[in-house]
Amino acid sequence: MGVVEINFDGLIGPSHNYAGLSPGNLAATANAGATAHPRAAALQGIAKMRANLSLGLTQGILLPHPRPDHDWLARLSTDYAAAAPHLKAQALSASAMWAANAATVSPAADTADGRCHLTVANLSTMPHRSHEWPVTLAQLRLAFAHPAFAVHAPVPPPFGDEGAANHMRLCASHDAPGVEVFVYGVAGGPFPARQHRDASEAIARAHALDPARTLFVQQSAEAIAAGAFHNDVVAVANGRVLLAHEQAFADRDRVYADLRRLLPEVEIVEVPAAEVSLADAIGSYLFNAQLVTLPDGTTTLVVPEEARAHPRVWSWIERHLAGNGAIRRVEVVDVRESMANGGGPACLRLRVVCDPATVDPRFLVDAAKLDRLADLVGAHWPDAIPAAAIGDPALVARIEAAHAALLAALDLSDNLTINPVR
Ligand code: SUG
Repeated sequence: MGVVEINFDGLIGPSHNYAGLSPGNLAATANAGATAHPRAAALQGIAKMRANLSLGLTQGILLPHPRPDHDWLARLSTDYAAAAPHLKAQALSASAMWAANAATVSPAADTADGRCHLTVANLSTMPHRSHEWPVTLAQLRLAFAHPAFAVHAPVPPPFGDEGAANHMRLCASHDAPGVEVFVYGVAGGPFPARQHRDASEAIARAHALDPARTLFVQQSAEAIAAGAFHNDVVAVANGRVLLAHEQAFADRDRVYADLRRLLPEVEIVEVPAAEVSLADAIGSYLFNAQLVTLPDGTTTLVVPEEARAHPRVWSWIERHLAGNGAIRRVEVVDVRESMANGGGPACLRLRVVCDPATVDPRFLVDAAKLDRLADLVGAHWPDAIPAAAIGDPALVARIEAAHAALLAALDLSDNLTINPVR
């Protein structure tokens, strides 16, 4: 098949709930205490993967983690029964679903040794996400065990790294050398800047990127303060196209000039604040879209329903399409359960440019496998998790049984049942 871009979506886990764990993520904090619907959430994610397949894209999955994370609680010298309520919620979170935060990926065409490099994200800013990386690393080491890949351990804290959500790649074609753009934060009003420049620079060194084709770009403090806790809430890139909000970067003129110098064919689509404000962007997740190249070359934007429901955002999209802009087609997907925790279509996927033949097939899906996964979700995932149920032993037993059934169905029980040693 040769080198293609594969979207690895995080399968939404049976413990999906709304505990309001991420300050600075306005949707997650607004929905704190609401009742979540894990089964519907996972089926929405599977439907999005089906839609990707029917667009002719190659699709993979990353798996939910064992929850609650007993190993993490043990390291805190407690257990699920005894833990304080906030630790219970942090141990139960299904936040590994947002695969854009799993790792940073540099395709083989960009690296000195011609391998595709992945660095697992430490997610050290948010306690409930800081214990994701060991199981993510175990999955990446299985999925990408082929010598075509190099999988790296996380950058050590306190240098926060949130993975591909703060990384963009622009290139003439996926298999051509690209320009890698690392977006870091410094300030964000009342909210934390989760991506630290030192972490981004460490990853660029680990991946042996060409410094001349690597940019470190500061996210604007206004964007973080408005709720853009990751760059992928205000910008997205694919191939030659960068779609960005006017206020995404601290120094946009410099970013655009550097990109034009390094990739003269770049097409920068800037959305003016006068047409779509930062609040509109964050409320609709226009930019948290999958920007993809279809097999016939059409640049397509896969947006959430919330973008179609937002009059100013939808009319910007319609004007862009009518004006023959860089984006030629728009698809709409329903991922409302994830959206209510601040995770749109782009958050749910990690992009890896590689030959699918080099990936462990247990992490790739076709339509038939998605049907089997949907049946499994229907049989095992809880219908609803009200906030008050967090801590209920019967719910925990159900979540653990669902997770075990998934690993067995995917033939991964032997590899992923036991938490890897840290
Ligand atoms: O880290 N939400 C995630 C959303 C991540 C979205 N990812 C990208 N933009 N790439 C976060 O803030 C909320 C979980 C809770 O509150 O229970 C949460 O972790």
